Amino acid sequence: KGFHVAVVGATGAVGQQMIQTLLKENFPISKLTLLSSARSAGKVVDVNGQEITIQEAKPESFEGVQIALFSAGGDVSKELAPEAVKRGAIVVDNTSAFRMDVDKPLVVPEVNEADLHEHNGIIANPNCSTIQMVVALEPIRQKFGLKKIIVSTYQAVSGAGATAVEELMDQTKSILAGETVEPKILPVKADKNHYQIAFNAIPQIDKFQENGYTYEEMKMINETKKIMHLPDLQVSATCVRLPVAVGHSESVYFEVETEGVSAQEIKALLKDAPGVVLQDDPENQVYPMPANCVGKNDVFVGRIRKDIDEDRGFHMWVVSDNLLKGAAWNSVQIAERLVELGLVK
Ligand code: 11C
Repeated sequence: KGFHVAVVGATGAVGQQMIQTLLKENFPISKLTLLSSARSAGKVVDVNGQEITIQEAKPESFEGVQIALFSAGGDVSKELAPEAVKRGAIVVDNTSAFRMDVDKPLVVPEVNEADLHEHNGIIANPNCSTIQMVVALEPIRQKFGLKKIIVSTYQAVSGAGATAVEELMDQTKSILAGETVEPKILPVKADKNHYQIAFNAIPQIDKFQENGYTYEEMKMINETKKIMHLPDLQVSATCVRLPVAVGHSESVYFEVETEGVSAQEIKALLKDAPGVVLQDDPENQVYPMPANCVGKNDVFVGRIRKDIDEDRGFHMWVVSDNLLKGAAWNSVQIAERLVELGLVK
């Protein structure tokens, strides 16, 4: 027995990974409906040797759909996710459209799977940089409590979509060939100025808010508090784009509630934590790097050390494939959990 699954945004960087992940994980599918904007509709994609034509996403496209995975931008989700729910589907939404709604759970299965029971048809999938950080921090919170987080990110261009990856590749080739290039996409396509990403680092991901933080930084701050059920947790973030195609990295400083914890105890916790792979052996230069994490579902953690001055403070380095655990895998994992918990009609 399988389920009628729809992927909305099937031609995008994340949508493509959603299809691949559903197949790789042997998700029980009786029918797969691929949907997109009118612009991409009509394209034919090969799914395990079967040709499927991508259709334009419309309210009636969701007739009979049981599980709908959305990743076609916030506006599409706002318009069509309620239509899918109306027709009996359960929606896992990978945009920021519903994440902060009080009646919609924001879920990372390793952290707050129990929140799935509170769904009203729509479950929000968090931002990629938030997901990998909370997977690494949750086992620490459970054992020692969590007081404060200061995170700096080193994010891959694929977070800004397939066109941003193309921009990095084309720009790199042009610059190496001695040609001048006009940046058009990064840091934010819809913003006023565009900057070179090749051989550069851009301290802007998404638009600036009135408080001087970017929207990406505010997502990390607000989503972390909601997922971990810690409204009073102190969180601050600086998000930076690097010329890396896939794989976000994060330098995470955190303070626990308990005094006298050692780095060794944190390492021991993370060694057995769900969804985490510990790669921490400085003597042998073992630590996570994006190039080694591409294509993997896990969150990789290393460089765990105690702060020099603060007894309750620690530093760690967290890397994950932003298109997988950061997006497609977390969505499919939520769908798997929904099936296992008997929550799919
Ligand atoms: C980036 N984190 O790397 C963003 C992409 O809210 O799901 C994911 C945007 C989101 O640019």
